[in-house]
Amino acid sequence: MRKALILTAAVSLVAVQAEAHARLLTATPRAGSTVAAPAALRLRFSEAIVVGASRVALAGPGGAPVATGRVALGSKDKRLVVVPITARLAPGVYRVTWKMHTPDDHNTDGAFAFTVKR
Ligand SMILES: [Cu+2]
Repeated sequence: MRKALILTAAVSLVAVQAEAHARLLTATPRAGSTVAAPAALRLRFSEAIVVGASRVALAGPGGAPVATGRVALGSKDKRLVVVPITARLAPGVYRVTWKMHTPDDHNTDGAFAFTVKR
């Protein structure tokens, strides 16, 4: 009986860890904010990210794709994803679409928008 209880507890723990998908905690620019043209996007997640298997796309006013630099991790923080923006962004609404891969082999995705002011 006791052995069965311990086994159940161990199985539950594994299940909880496997469900720890990456959630976007904060972003710069913030979702819904109006900012001066940013030089980079910084996205902080709840889990470590496998950056080579993750994607961030930026679309400008009217939905046109905006070229960005390579998606990278923060220097000491595997939960921080940094995307350099090489072009100077014109005023307008921009949409960030992200798809992150975590070491547990799960993907999560999401999107948010920010506005570059005049
Ligand atoms: Cu997961």
